[in-house]
Amino acid sequence: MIYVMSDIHGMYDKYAEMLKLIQLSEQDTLYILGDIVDRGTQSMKILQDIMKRPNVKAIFGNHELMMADCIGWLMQAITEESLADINETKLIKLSDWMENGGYQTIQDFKTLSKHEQKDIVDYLMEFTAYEEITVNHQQYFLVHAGLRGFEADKPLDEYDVNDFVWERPDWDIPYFTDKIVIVGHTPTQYISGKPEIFIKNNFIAVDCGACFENGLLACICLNTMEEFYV
Ligand SMILES: [Mn+2]
Repeated sequence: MIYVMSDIHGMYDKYAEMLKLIQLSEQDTLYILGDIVDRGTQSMKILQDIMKRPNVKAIFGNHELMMADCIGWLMQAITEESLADINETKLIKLSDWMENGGYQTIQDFKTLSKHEQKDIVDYLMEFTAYEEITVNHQQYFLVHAGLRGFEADKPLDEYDVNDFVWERPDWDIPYFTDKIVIVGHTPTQYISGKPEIFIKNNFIAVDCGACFENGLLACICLNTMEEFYV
């Protein structure tokens, strides 16, 4: 079975409960459409779990990109050279990340050993920008947010990873006629007003706001189209 979920945002308990609910086995594949980290307090526990599972594929979200931009230089030992290397651009990026829930991630990251920290940073580099899969003869394009600067005939490798993680689609205008685009990033509460997987016009939006007070972690099985909620 092929499953898709997104925007876990540090909510390890919901993630663990979801794996039990879908009874994820080694024969199944689970795609996570990014934003595993930030806002919630247990991002590292989720990353450490998924990196041990070869059948879980992680796609970049804007929060992983913000983390990747900052964590490398934050981890460096402070030397005269490293201090000289800190510039305005880096500090603005760090401040953006902090405002977007990065503070919780740094607090969590600090508790890890140097070795564990390095494994996390290395693992982040294995995230992909998007995935294309076919299930039951239906093609799917899996991406965190949408396609910025979309043109129907533009090859996918001409987009930058940043084009995939910020854009909110116009749900009335499908990108593709032959492919269903599955995204996270935009909580369905902001699309339909409900924490329910949103399906329309070759879009499936699966971020049901797991880190919100009344939000849910959602997961969809592409073989059966069954929806799961925690
Ligand atoms: Mn996002």
